[in-house]
Amino acid sequence: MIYQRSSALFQDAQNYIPGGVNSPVRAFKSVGGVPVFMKKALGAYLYDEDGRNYVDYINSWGPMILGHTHPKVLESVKLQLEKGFSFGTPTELETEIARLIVENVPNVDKIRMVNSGTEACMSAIRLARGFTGRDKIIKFEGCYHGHSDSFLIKAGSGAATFGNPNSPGVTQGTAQDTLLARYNDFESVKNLFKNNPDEIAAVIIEPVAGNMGCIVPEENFLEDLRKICTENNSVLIFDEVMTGFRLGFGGAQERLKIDADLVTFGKIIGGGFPVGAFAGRNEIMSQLAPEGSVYQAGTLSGNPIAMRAGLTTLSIIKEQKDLYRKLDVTTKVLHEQISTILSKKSIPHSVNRLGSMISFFFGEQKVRNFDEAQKADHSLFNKFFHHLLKEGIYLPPSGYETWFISDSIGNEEIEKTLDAVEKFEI
Ligand code: KE4
Repeated sequence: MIYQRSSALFQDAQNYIPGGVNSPVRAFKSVGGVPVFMKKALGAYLYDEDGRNYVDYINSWGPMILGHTHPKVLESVKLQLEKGFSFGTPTELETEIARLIVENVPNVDKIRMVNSGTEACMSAIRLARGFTGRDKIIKFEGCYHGHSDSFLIKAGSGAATFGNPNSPGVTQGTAQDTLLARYNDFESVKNLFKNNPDEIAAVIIEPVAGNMGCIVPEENFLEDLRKICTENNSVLIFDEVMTGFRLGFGGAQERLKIDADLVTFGKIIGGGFPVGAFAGRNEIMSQLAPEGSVYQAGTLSGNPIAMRAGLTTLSIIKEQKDLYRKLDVTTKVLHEQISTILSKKSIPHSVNRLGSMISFFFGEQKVRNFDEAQKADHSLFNKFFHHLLKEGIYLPPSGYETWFISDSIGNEEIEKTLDAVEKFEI
């Protein structure tokens, strides 16, 4: 039986780890079946414990944009390890990666490193509240900004996958300060500002949503958000944990030409190691301890191994001028070719794509917001997922996720993927 060793390992893991996993979406609960345990990854491929390999469209949920185990990143990390693992002191390395990001991302003068996207978004909200003296925030149904309490209100990603977008354990006191708007519906934002005058510290948004599947902002939506935040002295936070250094070196701000006040990062800036960050103009960032009074800290923030992996990854991307064009072309080819095959099979579907972020939704309707994402045919997605998995193609195990394309995915991997889709029967 395939996945035999993964099944045994999953049984054992559940004796010690809740649900057998350290992050819920990995448990395959929404797609069903046994999560595949991986033991190695190289280039475009994952290698499981049963000796099977897979073309990887998760890439660790975004970080591995260069493909797995890039030789230059590996070499630089090995050399860094020989200098020690963690000092808990300032290092020049932290300034180097901070300078690279500040010099290439619009509207940021300062950046603070943390250990995850959750920490980055949680800290950015606290900073916005400290800077404005206000309590309320606006988030969008289906957007996911990590698992801190303020965000687990109609959240996307794993929270949506398990149908518990509002998590138990989040107090009423916290939830009341999180106001919910609908993605691509500026009226819903306008009403919240009207009903909460001078109370909104920040609006936080995924500028291109990736946690309810990929959803692209419609014309003027982000521009209108920028305008209403400026008019109300509220902080506009772009959660670029996923889009940062994926949609372009300057991220969504540069690609979509919208100025945010604070930007959060994660994933790619760590090159596969635990790193998050938040950044913005001096006027706001100077409120952060020890310069200002908004507190935020972390034992392993700026860890030299993670900084080295991130710096090498970003440096390789910066040097590889045509990387984003290549990623966009690969994603476009996958979009058009897979869609052609599905249409020939009369399988109703829609595709949302921007740059190297893409999602296929099954069903007739277009998907422009969380409600419409929830109405997609997720049971058909689950069937599609398992069919591809058996054919050696590893998609994110949920219809509420975007695919993550890496630079290692070339013609051979595209052909393998298309051959697998050809064999799909509903
Ligand atoms: P982390 O705390 O998981 O590093 O980052 C949270 C986060 C914040 N903002 C955005 C836009 C994100 O996509 C994420 C995390 N993304 C999910 C994948 N959709 C992580 C996968 C998981 O939860 O295991």
